[in-house]
Amino acid sequence: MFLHFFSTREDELLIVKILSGMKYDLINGVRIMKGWNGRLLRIDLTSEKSSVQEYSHDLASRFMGGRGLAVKILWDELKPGTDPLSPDNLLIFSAGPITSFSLPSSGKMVVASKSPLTGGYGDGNIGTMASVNLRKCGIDGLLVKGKARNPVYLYLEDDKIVFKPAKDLWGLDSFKTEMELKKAHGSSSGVLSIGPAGENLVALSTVVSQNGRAGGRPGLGAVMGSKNLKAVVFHGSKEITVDDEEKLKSLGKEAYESIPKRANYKFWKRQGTMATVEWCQAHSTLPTRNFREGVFDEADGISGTTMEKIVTKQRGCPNCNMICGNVVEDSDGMESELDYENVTMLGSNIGLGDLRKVATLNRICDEQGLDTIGAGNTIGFAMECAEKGIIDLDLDWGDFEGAKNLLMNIAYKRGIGATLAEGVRKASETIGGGSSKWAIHVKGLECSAYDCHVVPGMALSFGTSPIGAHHKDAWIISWEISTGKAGEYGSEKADKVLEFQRIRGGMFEELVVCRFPWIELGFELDWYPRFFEAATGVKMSLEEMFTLGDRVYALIRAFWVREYGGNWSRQMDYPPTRWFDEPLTKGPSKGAKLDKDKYDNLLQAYYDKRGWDSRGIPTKTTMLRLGLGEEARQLEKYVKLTP
Ligand code: PTT
Ligand code: SF4
Repeated sequence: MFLHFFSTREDELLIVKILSGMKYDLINGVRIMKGWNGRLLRIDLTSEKSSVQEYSHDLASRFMGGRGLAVKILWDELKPGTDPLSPDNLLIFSAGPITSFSLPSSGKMVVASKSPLTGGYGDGNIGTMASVNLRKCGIDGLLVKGKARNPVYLYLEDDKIVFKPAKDLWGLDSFKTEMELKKAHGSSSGVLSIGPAGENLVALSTVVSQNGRAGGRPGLGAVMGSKNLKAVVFHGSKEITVDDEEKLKSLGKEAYESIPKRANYKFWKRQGTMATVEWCQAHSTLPTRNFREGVFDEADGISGTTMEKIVTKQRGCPNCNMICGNVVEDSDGMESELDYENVTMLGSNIGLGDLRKVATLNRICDEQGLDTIGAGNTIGFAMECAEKGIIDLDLDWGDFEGAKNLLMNIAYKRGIGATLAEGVRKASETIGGGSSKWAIHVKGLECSAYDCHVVPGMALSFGTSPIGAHHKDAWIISWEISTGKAGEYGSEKADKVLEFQRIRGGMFEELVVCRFPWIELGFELDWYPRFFEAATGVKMSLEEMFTLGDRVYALIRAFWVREYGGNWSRQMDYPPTRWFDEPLTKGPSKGAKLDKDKYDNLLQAYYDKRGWDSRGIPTKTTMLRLGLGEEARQLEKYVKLTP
């Protein structure tokens, strides 16, 4: 049905090849694709009606799953200008064609929607039993719209869909919510829920699962809250038909066995992402005092080595044999699961160097359903406003009690918390006093934990990330520093950002599996086309997967441009002004800052490689090459495309 939109012979041939390779069983006249369930479940909370839609071959072959499926649905169905917190917004939970199989780290799920924080495309990737159970309910994605009259939760058990009253759950934190729902529906159920922050429509809220996994940084917890949806419980028992069961099994076995043999495995198991604290400190990239500095005097207090001494146990996502969630006892004597981003944003970035106290702030975020990155960034912003006398708040750097109170005030929108709950971009507009200079975000999404005064490539990665300033698509800082190229602006950095976006933001987000086996242990990329072929019967090269990722990227960019209309410009892809204007004042890189003209050239090199024009909008030729002819035609209603 989409084939007539392909305008180049090359693309047409690629899609025809993939379509003809896709295998399916005919059951009761319905085509069941191998690997995919081939079904999307739609639920309207206003009418309490549901329907099942075929996830067509065409759609699956062009967008695969996860993020690709999500943006295509949002593009097709969401009226431009829709208020993200209105019933009309769509909340999408989507898996991919190899999610949930017995393959390394395959228990992930994409949560996506139009973001209340940024006004653009927003998504997150969460590791949870909900992903496995969603697939076992016989679907590849759940699309939720509307708004329940009173708080509800959804209970999905195979084909059964129940709208359950959530009066007794509303107001509970996410840990208690999950505990109650597991009591009611069994411990093997997968639960996604929101805490009070999501209920109170805080733009920094996420969806939470398993007491320490969170997804949807761009305010997707608030989207769920705006629908009066407290939780979704998945309980599935269906088998997914795959193309070659034996092959999939033997590949999975081989892959699982290969993971613990990797050189970095033991260290990874000890420190997980926390090793990055010491590494960033050594390279002047540890976000400190609202991204003013790249080194923190008390970094040792929050390092991976310090954490190792107090770890009590480890937790992780389903199907993973390199689990990385390190649990410690926090300063209140409660469990808290630590990751690099959480610890630095709630530690060095707010001037706090005591790991147990940082762990307490982290646990509060998980309970309340606040994004740790957005929250830590926003508290740093507030501390700087207080320091400069822009707001009347008794809150100094490193003030643990003050930070604790502020988190709760943000979650409940009390006092100044109500302003900060909108994130730093909007808060700085409300507060004024020049505070936009220290609002550290891109496109409204708070920067995650890498100070970029010395790393222009990572700044480009933040600038061009498809959801706003997040590191997940192109974490090139490691390559940039290890190759001795920090501080350089050569166009190979644009190449590298693109390469990483194709792999991390493209392939992994569409297949929907964890990228850590590859990035942390060197698990080879060519395993993934092999997994994919065993599951689906479709032979697809890595290059073809990357092209599919380019299509998804172009459509996400088109979505942003359609939403922002005349307000779109290349400045949207700039990192925070602080990194250009205020040099580091401490550490081995004292005096370093980014150069605006050179950054702009790097950005242009990136656009050229993507086939986007000088505004950062895909050209018509690029859209056609990627099989987005119809989408290009629609986009032209909002902005004139460059041929
Ligand atoms: C992710 C972002 C990250 S990225 C972290 S720590 W990281 C923060 N974690 C939070 C948290 O915890 N609690 C909370 N209340 N807020 C949080 N906000 C922050 O959210 C996560 C891991 C990690 S840990 C990373 S890098 C990798 N991310 C992957 C990804 O994006 N895609 C993919 N295919 N594989 C990935 N593997 C790794 O997964 P968001 P998780 Mg997360 C407690 O969701 O919105 O993408 O933001 O999902 O299950 O917790 O796993 O150093
Ligand atoms: Fe989850 Fe960590 Fe395993 Fe990835 S490596 S699947 S984030 S536990």
